[in-house]
Amino acid sequence: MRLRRRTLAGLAGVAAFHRPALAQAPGLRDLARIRGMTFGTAVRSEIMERDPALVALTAREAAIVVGEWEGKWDVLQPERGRFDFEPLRAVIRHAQAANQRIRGHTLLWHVAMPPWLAPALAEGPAQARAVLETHITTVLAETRAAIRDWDVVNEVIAVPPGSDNPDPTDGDLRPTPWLQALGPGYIETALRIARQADPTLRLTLNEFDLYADTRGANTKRQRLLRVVRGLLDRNCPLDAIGIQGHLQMRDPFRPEIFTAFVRSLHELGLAVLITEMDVREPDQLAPTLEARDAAVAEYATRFLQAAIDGGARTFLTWGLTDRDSWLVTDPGVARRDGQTHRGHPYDAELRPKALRAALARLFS
Ligand code: 9MR
Repeated sequence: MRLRRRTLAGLAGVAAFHRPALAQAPGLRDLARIRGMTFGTAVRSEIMERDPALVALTAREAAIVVGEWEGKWDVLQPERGRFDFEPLRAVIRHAQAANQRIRGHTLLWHVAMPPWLAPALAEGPAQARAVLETHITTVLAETRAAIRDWDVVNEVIAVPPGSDNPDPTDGDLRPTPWLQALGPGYIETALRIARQADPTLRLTLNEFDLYADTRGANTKRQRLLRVVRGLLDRNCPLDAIGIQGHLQMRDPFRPEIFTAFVRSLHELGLAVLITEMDVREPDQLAPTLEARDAAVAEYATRFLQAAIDGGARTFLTWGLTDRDSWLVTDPGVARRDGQTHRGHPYDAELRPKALRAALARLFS
């Protein structure tokens, strides 16, 4: 009975998705591939399990996916020494069924830490290193066949003073339990452990707030370049920089600044990926949905074109639709005026918006 209901829901969902215009048009994954680019999205396994329409949409549009929560510490190692790979395996299953590549996110972050972790890190540097090594080697042994690119470290660059994010500091590295436990060498330690555990894995450092023409973003770009140059000078393995791309339309954007930044990363011999793009609309909204969607598409297009001009070739959005996004559920970023941000290529009913058309144009 349960199976039958799911099947019917699935057919309805697939039918709704296969509207004639879109059904005939090539998916973003195919358009991007023709240009030598890769388009993809974050997915959430629990939604994929219950929403065949989203599964079909994701299969059609994305060449690469990343689990939005399934690869984080609190999920993978909820208790010390007990690993749970089931949610991540669900991401992998869906991706493999759709012939998609998979990114891993993330082997080290100061958020989504299980409750036991901070006390364990505080046991001293030797214990902290052992905990990190056990996690990375166990996870990479499990995902080796399926995931060839991991965000080894996430959001390690310090947030400049004056920013609206917590913990502003003058150092280059963000103060976290990892920094506290292991000192400034912890990024290098994590990267070296990952390289040793899986020598051909692409090792990525993933970071946010790097795009805008603001004092904060400018400081952060400089900090990131300093940290990355330091790692490379010490022959630390590092292959790619992930620029998250959580765009905020209230922030001024100058393409030439961002293009130059992406170029300078390429000049260091690193790949550059846009890993988590979505768009927050400004406080003052345009009067119609159409005008709002056009403005979102225009802002994102300027960002993406600047990334392309700097040599970036891989682009992931943080979800395909407005429906289940953290832009709706996270109280820190959700709108307070009763509206929801329309910052994804598809709306909450899985209808394509101007941003989807803009992506297709960028990839054509
Ligand atoms: O979108 C993610 C949200 O569903 C999770 O609750 C949260 C904590 O795990 O992480 C969000 O994703 C973040 C990503 O992992 C790193 N960059 C910022 C993203 C948005 O907060």
